[in-house]
Amino acid sequence: MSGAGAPSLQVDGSGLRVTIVAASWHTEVMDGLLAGARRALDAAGVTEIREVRVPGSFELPVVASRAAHQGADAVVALGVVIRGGTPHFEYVCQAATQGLADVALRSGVPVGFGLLTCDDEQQALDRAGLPGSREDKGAEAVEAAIATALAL
Ligand code: DLZ
Repeated sequence: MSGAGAPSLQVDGSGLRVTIVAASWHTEVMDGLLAGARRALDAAGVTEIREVRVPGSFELPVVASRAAHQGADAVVALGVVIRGGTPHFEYVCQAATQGLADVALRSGVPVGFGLLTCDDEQQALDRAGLPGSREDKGAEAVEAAIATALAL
């Protein structure tokens, strides 16, 4: 993991079923998050992987919920929300964040939180796991979800 205070997680996810749910807004950043998530799944030895795309981050929780109830051992939600000129940003961030937390608590299935909530596109690119990025939040979300599934 990266970022101040982040733990270094070495996880063995072989035998786990992991579902990635990914929003579609902000293509370049999403491509980076997805690539980082796939790298982390590969490094953890996860072979049973399902990927589901949804339109926007607001739609992440419902698919995460379905995946959790369909037998996934861990779910990883990826999305990017960038602040605009209206309060829409707050509503989408709040709904997605609270929705994903609710899914984890109600289902008992860990949900990796790979939702970037940024003031501008540069902040998102810095965290997208792309060449030149400082952080790799897609990989972090995968590692956290697997580590939590293994801790249960
Ligand atoms: C509408 C909207 C806006 C303005 N911005 C974003 C964004 O930055 N990131 C994102 O993932 N989704 C955004 N959306 C779409 C909403 O998440 C949702 O898909 C629509 O409101 C339709 O339900």
